[in-house]
Amino acid sequence: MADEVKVTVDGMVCSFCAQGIKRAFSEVLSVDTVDINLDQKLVTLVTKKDHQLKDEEITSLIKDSGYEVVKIERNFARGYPNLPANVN
Ligand SMILES: [Cu+2]
Repeated sequence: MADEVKVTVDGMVCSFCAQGIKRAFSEVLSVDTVDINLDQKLVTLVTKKDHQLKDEEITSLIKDSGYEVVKIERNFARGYPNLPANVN
């Protein structure tokens, strides 16, 4: 199953920030999709099936991009939101 990780990021204020972060996470092997909500300063990551993403990986990637992690929330093995659990 895929994991869903919601990361609140401080300092992400415009679409340029969002694109940079999206690109950085897109290059991570275990990441399937990256969605950014600028209003909520939220980065939603979904891992590939049976892949995991450690908090430390997320934090260092965000820091290397020049931002700060405020909060990391996880939905383990929930699959994709809004889809049946057996869809991957
Ligand atoms: Cu910006």
